[in-house]
Amino acid sequence: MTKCLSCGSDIEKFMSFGKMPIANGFLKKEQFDDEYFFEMEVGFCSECKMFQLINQPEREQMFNENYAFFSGTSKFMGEHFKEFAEHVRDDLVLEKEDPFIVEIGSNDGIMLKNFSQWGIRHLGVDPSSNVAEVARANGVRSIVEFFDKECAEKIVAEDGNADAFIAANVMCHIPYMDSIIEGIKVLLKSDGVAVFEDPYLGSVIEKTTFDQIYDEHVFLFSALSISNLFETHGMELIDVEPQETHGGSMRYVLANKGMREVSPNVAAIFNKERQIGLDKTETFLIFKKNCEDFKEKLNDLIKEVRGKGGKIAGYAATSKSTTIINYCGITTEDIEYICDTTPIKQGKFSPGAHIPVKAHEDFQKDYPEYALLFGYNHEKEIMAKEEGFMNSGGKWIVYVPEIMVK
Ligand code: DWN
Ligand code: SAH
Repeated sequence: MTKCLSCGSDIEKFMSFGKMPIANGFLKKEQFDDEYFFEMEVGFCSECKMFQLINQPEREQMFNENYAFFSGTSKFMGEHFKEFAEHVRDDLVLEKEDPFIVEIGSNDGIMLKNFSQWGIRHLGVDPSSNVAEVARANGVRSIVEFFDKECAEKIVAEDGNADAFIAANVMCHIPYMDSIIEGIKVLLKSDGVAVFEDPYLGSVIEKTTFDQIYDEHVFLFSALSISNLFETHGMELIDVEPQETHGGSMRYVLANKGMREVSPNVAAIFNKERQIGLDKTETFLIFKKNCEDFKEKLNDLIKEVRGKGGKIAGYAATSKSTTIINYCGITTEDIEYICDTTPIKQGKFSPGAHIPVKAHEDFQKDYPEYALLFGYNHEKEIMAKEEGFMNSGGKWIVYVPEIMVK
């Protein structure tokens, strides 16, 4: 039996995706022999409703000076985080004198640069020094650290208490949640707010987007699991807001119990989550079957296309693609290369399957017949700039919301 990372109860794993590499561990040929793999198993805690990985690599193996994901690679995400920052400024801390905002997982400063431009006191915390360096160059005050209770104490000693703790796509990366929430409590003023968003378990189940499961994502949250987790630390969920980012995310707003009004959205989402079975183990057994069917269907489609001599390139070397490629057993026989706009990924090979990663310019110079869209969460942005590919007769292989050629 494994213990739940959130509440400590016994949980049973319900599925393994097999051996997985570090999702953002793009590598050079000479590193192939030493590549790290772990068994990627998932479990669900029927007590506190938390969906989680059974094993996760050490945090330094994933987040370090070579972290390959730079948030600024998407223009759309830049606009999204401006809206997030405006919400925090206008709805949550506006009346405060000299407000202080702390963001964890601040990466290249995509969100905090807005506060910096507005002259609002802020601090970014991110352990990956290469991305934090870009944030600093963008005028964002940043420290290179893993956030936890100790880090919060240091921040308070230097800068005082914060009015808002904010985070996007990082809370679900951190297994030591007790220290994180204790850190949030140390950091915030008693009437402060914690606002964060992460990929939503409800969307993953609904669309079978199991590619949101990889080493970094130790949890997939629901409002029920977040509420249960924070409740044990005297904090309550006061609002939720669904987001369309990353294939379906949820923004959670939390405060010390009794300090702020609770929105009716909270009771409504709990009801909805119970209706769609996010509180029941059986739901995850169906999900497992859906993942297995996905694997078969995607392989059949790729075989059919390759059988007719069609060349396929992967589009966007996302972390998510590491799960799709390695779980489905996709090889260089299936996909010639993956194109991506991130310089640090280019000229390297994809984790596990070792598919070459090329610059986006290489894709544009010599279009393949098919492009397999690994960056489906950026579909609008990508379609807008790939008219040339489509005009050349190029076709997309997509798998969200369903597997098809279009
Ligand atoms: O949670 C996480 C999210 C926020 O970002 C992290 N654990 C890691 C990462 O996940 P991801 O790699 O799946 O994120 P994206 O945003 O789906 O990855 C985008 C990738 O696609 C980047 O490598 C850049 C590339 N890209 C591209 O080549 N052309 C992106 C766009 C928009 C494009 O037009
Ligand atoms: N917020 C950005 C980046 C998400 S990627 C966005 O939504 O686009 C996750 C980021 O969290 C990485 O930059 C990683 O280095 C950072 N991270 C991981 N563990 C962390 C921790 N314990 N404290 C602070 N940041 C952390």
